[in-house]
Amino acid sequence: MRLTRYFMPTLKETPSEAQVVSHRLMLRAGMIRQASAGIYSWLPLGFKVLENIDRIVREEQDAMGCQQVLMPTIQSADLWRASGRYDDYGPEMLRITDRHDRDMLYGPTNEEQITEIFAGSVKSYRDLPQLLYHIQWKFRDEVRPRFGVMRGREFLMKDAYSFDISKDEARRSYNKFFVSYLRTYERLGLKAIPMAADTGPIGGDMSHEFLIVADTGESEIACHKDFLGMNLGADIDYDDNLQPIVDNFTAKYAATDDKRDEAAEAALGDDLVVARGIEVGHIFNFGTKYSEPLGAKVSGPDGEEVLVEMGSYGIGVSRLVAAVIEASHDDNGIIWPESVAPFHVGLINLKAGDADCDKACDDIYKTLKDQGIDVLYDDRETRAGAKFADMDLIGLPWQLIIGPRGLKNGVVELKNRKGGEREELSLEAALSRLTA
Ligand code: 5CA
Repeated sequence: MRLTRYFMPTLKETPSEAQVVSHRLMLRAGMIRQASAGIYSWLPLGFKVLENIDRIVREEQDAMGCQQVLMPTIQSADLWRASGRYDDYGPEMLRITDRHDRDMLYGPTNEEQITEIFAGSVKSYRDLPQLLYHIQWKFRDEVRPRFGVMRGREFLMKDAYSFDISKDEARRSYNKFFVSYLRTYERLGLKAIPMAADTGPIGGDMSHEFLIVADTGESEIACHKDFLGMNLGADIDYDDNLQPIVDNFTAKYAATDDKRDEAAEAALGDDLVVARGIEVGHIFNFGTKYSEPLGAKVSGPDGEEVLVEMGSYGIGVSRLVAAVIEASHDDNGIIWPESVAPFHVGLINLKAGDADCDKACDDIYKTLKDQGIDVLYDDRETRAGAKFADMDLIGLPWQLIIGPRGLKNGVVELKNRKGGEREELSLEAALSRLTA
């Protein structure tokens, strides 16, 4: 993509409404624009990152054997009356009336909708377990939408649901999601700590939140200091016995605000870390809370009817864009992990308009594209300082810098955004580094 053609409206000034660094950088880099409080449009650069995160989340759900569906954003109020949550959910739910005076709502989550689909289609224990997910926009009329897409009113969530014949089987499904979350966050370059958590309006008796430690996190958390240095990414086969693996994590103290335990913390002494965290995922096991009122039963091995045991599993896909920035930036801007970067490399033409530089850059641009490398080519006729500043701001992993002096000597410059190292080398060597 040529920058002269790319819709990337960067801002020079720091927007005053943005209180946290991720929000500031997303606005400055031209990734998002606010439409109204807590509601955002995603511009090309931001949307590319959102799509990359969406893809990684999807790949890990598929890998664990969860199947993708797509449910609507608008749901019938009657379904929520049947579960008893229509009144319980309160003012966070956006209620809508259609032209026939029917009560509808913009889904804040989908337990009811998926249970209805399941109940109408699955009749035998032989068809269990069923693991289904979707990635869809949600609406919650948050009292205090803030920090940009971190706490929006409209946000993109991956929500998955499990249906099992027994509590033991439901626990197996829960463990699978637990492990798949560790893998997902690792691929996103994040260290997300699983913590015992409250269940809130979703309900149930077992729940874990996955949090990344960041000063700007909304909640206070406490955990054993081992979690900070620990390798949380799990290279685990889903067919393994997952219970001991999950126990290995959950046996160590880690708790969100509501679940903190004074005695356990006192016992930890110097091993206790109290910090702030960003919740990037939340999983729940809630038994028959929804299958009972919505009649989700199957015939069991003896022919008797059994209510299915359920769980639900959320990941904040749009929040993750901000969370990755909170975890990876410096004074100059964003530092994208390779896996989610909007482009792999930024090609900087230091003297756009100069015939030799233009020719060299056009050739390199074409070569990179032919090799399937996603490249953003800064072909603007602006001063070098502005180009460097913009490239650092948008945080692509690599910068390939082409100038007249280097071309005369047969060298180009390659900069790694993360480490900051700049190196002069031949074009061939630079290209092979980028394609490695
Ligand atoms: N039905 C369950 C699991 S599928 C559920 O809704 N869980 S949740 O309420 O914890 O939300 C799941 C994830 O969505 C959270 O961990 C968080 O990362 C993200 N999320 C929740 N509210 C918001 C919000 N207002 N803005 C951005 N992301 C949010």
